[in-house]
Amino acid sequence: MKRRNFIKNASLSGVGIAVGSALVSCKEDAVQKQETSAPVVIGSIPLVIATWDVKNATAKAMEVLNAGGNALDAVEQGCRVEEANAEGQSVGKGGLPDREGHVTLDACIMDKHGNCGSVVYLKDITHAVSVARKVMEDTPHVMLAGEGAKQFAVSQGFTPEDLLTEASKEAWEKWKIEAEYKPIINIENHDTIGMLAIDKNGDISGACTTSGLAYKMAGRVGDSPIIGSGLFVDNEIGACVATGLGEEVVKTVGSFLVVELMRQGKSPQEACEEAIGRIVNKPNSDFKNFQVGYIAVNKKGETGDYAIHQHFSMTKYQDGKNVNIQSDFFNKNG
Ligand code: SD4
Repeated sequence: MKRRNFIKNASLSGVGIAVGSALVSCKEDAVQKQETSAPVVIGSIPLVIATWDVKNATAKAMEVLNAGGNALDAVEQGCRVEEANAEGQSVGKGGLPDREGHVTLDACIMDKHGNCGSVVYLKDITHAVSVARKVMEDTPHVMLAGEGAKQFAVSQGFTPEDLLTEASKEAWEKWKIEAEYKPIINIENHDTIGMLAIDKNGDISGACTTSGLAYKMAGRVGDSPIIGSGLFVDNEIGACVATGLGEEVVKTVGSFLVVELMRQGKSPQEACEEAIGRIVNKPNSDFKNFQVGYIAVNKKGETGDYAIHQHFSMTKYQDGKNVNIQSDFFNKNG
């Protein structure tokens, strides 16, 4: 039986979808024979995971899911919490600027049908993730950039505002004193929030939003708004979102890779580890000098997370618990 038919049939027979609040799995032949053996509970749903310590954001997403909202609404609403947080010098308002002193945002979103939208080099609009959703839903396109993205946002009712806070401006001015061009990834906290959710129907969506690397070259775009690199969702298999040095993620099309590895049978954890391995095992890999982290979820509600370097963490809201978990990390020779 083809996978698509399997999933369709499984849904029709009530096997392989949410039972109570739990996802169940079953063997394909069991579906065909309509066996009634007890389902194996793998991971409870709804569930939300996100990069870094963002418990307010995951709490918001879970609130949406518990109210019966879908995974797409949950990840958008969750990411908006961080975007609106002017204290965090990372995402949306208050994000650290590029080396010219401009805050430029990248974001994307992807739904259970494989639809996606993204914005790159967006200025003056706090909720880049919501503009990405509008691109997905209200244009025939996937990606809008720069001035065009801003014009589109304004036409959709988003209000332009200055995203550079006093604190971020001060940090940038201090950085300018250093002569060397060296964009910085904030490894202690984050420059990005990536979020994945499974709703009560067992459907998956994901989103990612960032101000990119602090003090990047003007015009630099990382992995976060690039579907397949910063984020990928396949509602039949699972989803992955990335954080860290976007250039390294793009070179290995990281999130798509993780989902494809899960399609081949790997668990989310195994898939994240292999995708990190693809980066660190490259000849002459400079992995000791940068960070990349992946988080992933599969259709069974299992999750995984893995990173280069120990500072990476994931926030997971499942079974009524909203916790920040220190990620497993690659530690070969330090
Ligand atoms: C980028 N991936 O622009 C983002 C940065 C990031 O934690 O995730 N920082 O490359």
